[in-house]
Amino acid sequence: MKKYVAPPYRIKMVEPIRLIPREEREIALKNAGYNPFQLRSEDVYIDLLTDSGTGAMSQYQWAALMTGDESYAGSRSFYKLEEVVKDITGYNYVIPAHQGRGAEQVALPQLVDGKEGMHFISNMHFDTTRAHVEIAGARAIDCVIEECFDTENFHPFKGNFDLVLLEKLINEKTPEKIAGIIMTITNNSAGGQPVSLENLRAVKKIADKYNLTTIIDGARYAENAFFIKEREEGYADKSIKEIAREQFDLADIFLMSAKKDGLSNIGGLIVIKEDEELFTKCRTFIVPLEGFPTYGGLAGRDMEALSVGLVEALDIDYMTHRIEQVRYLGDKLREAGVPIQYPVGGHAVFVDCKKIAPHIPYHQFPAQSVCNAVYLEAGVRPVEIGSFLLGRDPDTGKNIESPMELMRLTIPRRTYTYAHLDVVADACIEVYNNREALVGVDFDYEPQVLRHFTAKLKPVK
Ligand code: P70
Repeated sequence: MKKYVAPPYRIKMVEPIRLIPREEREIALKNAGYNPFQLRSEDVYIDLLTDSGTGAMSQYQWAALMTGDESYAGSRSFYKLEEVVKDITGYNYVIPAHQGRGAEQVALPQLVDGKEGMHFISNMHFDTTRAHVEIAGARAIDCVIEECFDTENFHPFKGNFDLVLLEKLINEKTPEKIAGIIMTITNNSAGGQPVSLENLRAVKKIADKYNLTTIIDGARYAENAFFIKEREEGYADKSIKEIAREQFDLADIFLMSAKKDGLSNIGGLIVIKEDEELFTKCRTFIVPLEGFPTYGGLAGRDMEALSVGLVEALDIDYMTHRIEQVRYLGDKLREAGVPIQYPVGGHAVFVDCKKIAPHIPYHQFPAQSVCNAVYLEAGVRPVEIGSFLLGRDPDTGKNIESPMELMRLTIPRRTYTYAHLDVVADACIEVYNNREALVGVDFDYEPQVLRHFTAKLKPVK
């Protein structure tokens, strides 16, 4: 039987976008210090900077906004959100936060608990998580499988932990000095790559052996569950929600940037399985940092939209289309010979810029150079995930060389059509065909933390 695949939605409201002329793009990029983060969105035609808070809400979410209870304390909207989150996770305690990093800044220091020389181990820390680990006085160690760094090779779960290395690291640092194991699902930095349930189970077993806390950094936990359904034996007939529950069963804490698989424009969550003492601590510190525990920096209406979005993200039709769309762009690029992280991950296509611009050294940020070229070509805004984002070693102050130099083409949820993705693909292919002309960039201004957001750069002469 023929399979008909089209978006499981139709368009009811539109936001006009425009491609400004090439000369204007050149001026805009120069004024932005050759850092796409500093561009005005009006100077961008197709915005693939992030899938975070940039998606389209459904009619049900917009309707739910109107029912928000804006009470400072004990808001009805909070109790609705709490019920939805408990139902999905099976955990006991729910605290909202304004976004993922809000949840991180409250929860991570509680796990470090003021102790010296502590570490978190993750398959891969994403940027804000790494920053909050370091702000809490601890160190972030990544422990992903080697296969993840070979962009050409198919591996169904490139986000997996290296289990041998994990146990070695725990023994090397000693279990007392491990504040927690962070399961980042999907593994953003490696290409939105999934982690298998088999691997998560093995991580949990090791954590139990050494009595360590496990934390799910689950901005894209539903996408991860979808890949398990698609690729892991025995899961084809399970729902995304059922698989997600199996993921949650393997952790003690769930931190979420709800701007991704919460299908909302803002929001974050701290969810704790059963540790009442930890819950009490987080509830205490959320007050000065984010807000009263029943709103945590969110308006009542935001909590309403999030309650609906969390459920919509678990819908199989929604998710099938979501992943198909990202894969469509990846396939087009691969067919044209553009090197990408393969297989394509959940939320973005990651282009391997080490292969595109081998003549640009890591400290001149080859992927940033490719991002800028793609913007100049067609007004498309990608983001660098490489040495520019990775920053400096907190102990030595040296630029860290990222194992991969990637340009991320991040697809917002329910926002762009296949025709937009064709423009993106054409622009990338054009840049790829003229790759010898690419030049590196250097700092004009470098901020101390999370430098990629606000840095100013200049092309190397
Ligand atoms: C992204 C954004 C955020 C994030 C994440 C994981 C696995 C926590 C957070 C923090 C950040 C970003 C990067 C480049 C451009 C714009 C934004 N990821 N954990 O796009 O959550 O942003 O809500 O504070 O991916 O990947 P939050």
